[in-house]
Amino acid sequence: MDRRSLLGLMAAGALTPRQMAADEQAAKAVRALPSPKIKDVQVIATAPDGLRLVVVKILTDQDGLYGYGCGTFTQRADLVVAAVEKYLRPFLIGKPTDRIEDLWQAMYDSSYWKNGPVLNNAISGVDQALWDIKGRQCGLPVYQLLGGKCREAVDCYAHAGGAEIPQLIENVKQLRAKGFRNIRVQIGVPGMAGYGAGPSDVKVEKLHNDPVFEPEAYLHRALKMFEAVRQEFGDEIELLHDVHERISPIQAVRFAKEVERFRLFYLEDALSPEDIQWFRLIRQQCSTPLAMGELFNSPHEWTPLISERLIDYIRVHVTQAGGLTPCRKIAALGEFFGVKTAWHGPGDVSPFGHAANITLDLVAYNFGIQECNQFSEKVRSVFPGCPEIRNGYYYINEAPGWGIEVNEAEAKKYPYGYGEGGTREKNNGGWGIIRRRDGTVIKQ
Ligand code: GCO
Ligand code: MG
Repeated sequence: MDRRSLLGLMAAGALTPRQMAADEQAAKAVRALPSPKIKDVQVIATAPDGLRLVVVKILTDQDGLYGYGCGTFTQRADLVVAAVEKYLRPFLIGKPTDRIEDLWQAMYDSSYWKNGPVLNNAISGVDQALWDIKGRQCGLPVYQLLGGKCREAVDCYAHAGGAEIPQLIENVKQLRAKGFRNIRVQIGVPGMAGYGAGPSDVKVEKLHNDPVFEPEAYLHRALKMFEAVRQEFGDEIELLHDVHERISPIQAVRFAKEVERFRLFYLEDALSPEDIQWFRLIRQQCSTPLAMGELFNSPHEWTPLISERLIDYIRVHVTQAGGLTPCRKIAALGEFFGVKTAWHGPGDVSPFGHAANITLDLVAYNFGIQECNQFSEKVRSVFPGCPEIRNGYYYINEAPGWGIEVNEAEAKKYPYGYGEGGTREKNNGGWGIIRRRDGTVIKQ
């Protein structure tokens, strides 16, 4: 507390001269504390659920003071590890931890060319670790450093999928029983690789041996799915759907109009980032709420969509934009244009990344909804302190910083697979190739 405040309290009789002298000593002692310096920057590369996670750990010159941040780009995780170890570590050692914005700008500028997924994730890992350190220093959860809560907890949505409609309906019922009010619904297409819907053993004619996907077959099934889900559950649940960039722009215009009658909470990724100019046409022709952003890495992508009110929910993958520091600015920008937040939150975000999402959700007035990950026991064993989900709400751990630790011995039990484990590991962490019948590669 500064001298003037102390004098005020003493004049008001709330403080005796002796107390004031003691407080002044305390204030002087705090001011004299040297700001922590970065002593080391390490990367924890672990895949407890077969999805490659990247966590940056910053150690400071003050004993016991360290922080963690998420830098997860699961498809190119090894490149983020290298970007941190080869470039950011030598750049950061010896620098103060308490100037987060300044360090963020310096890291962002130091590569000259910027706004790409690998370097942004590397910066995010450091950025989020610096916020963790500041919280640990103050003894406060990060959301308190950003002004405190706008809401008690964070309303989430969970994923329901099915190869056939009855299976999907059953999955929705199970999520309803867990208390979820908001559910993303995805349906398979017989013989095809429907997004988020599980495999199908039906054979379809095709000119190659890769998984196949035909947009019109998917669009036809999706409309049947919405009919059936609304028939079964009425209007009592909020429905979300992820197109995952898999149809043409003009199909997206038509589909957004066709689903208007199902009153979706939002239609996600109707377009690829390369086609975002088409949002103007969708906007002019229907009122289906639109969400976009998980594939964005640059201000040139989110700024026009927000400032022209072409979407309703901005869905950036926080680490792809460079971490908490830039994303609190995206949230603030959205508030002025009526765009709400819906940060990307799948299994290929570490618990630190989910804690950053929830922190942004708690402090932003224009919070929309949060995609959640029901962490497995393996993930929880590596990351004690993971956020909890109760009755469809996310609850942050109230401990200082992100409130999460890393059991590094456990993390070592789950190295990146390179061939073993799930599909992603068989693809060296990459996104599997899917083709049209004639062999044309489908985006995402
Ligand atoms: C979502 C996303 C994910 C991505 C995945 C890519 O809405 O959660 O589309 O499912 O496909 O994060 O690695
Ligand atoms: Mg998505």
